Amino acid sequence: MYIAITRAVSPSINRCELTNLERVPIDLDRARTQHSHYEAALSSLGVEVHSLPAEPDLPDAVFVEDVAIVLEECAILTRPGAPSRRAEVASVAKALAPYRKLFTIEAPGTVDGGDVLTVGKNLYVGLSTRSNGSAIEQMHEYLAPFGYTVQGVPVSGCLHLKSAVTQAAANTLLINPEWVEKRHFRGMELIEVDSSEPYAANALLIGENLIYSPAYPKTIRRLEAAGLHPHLVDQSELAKAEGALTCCSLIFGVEFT
Ligand code: CIR
Repeated sequence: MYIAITRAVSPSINRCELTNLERVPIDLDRARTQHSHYEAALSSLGVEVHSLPAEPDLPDAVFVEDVAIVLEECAILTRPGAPSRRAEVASVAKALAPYRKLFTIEAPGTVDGGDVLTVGKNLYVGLSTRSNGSAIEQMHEYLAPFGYTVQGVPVSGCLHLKSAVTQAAANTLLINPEWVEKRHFRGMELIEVDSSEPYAANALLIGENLIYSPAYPKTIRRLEAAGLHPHLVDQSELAKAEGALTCCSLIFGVEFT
């Protein structure tokens, strides 16, 4: 079965980091309601949701994806690229400790989990404003013994690699080729987002189930044409904080609970 670690939306979310978006007011109640629908969607798919309490002084702490990379054999605690986000790591480390051996990215390495796309034994790491070569080297050292490859992939125009490409099915990626080059993903089926929906490449795959945003109807038609039937979850408030669907959970398999 799967466990999802999530965290309640911080009351200070309106002070979140922003890189590619202009600041617009975020309605805290609406963000919380949408986040509870997200957690309910995970539960309805059989995922056990462990929700951590909000962090009043850490505006971006709802985006738990960025502070750890959880694999079958271990987890890596990140050193987020934005200094304001580094204090988010400790509480997630505590939540993960019962389930995985933990490694830690050390300075000068920085990486956000949103930059790490894991496909089987391959990790693609976005070379973004948040993640750097030192972190990639450290990840390689930790993960090579388990048979993983770790490859840096340039991204531009968006915050994270997973803003530009995510896994939509076993051998299929959903991609915005304006933000990351397709050539890095040879051998996989690629579904391109509709060019009028640049933010549409972030889908959350859990086993064979896909959670997706209703904000991208043209790309939904492309997913459906490929035989995929996403569960739609509206995340429009947290999108104003530059967050997407994958950002709000750390999902991993467990043998027993
Ligand atoms: C940040 O800039 O760090 C947050 N406002 C948004 C993080 C979104 N996380 C993600 O895409 N994995």
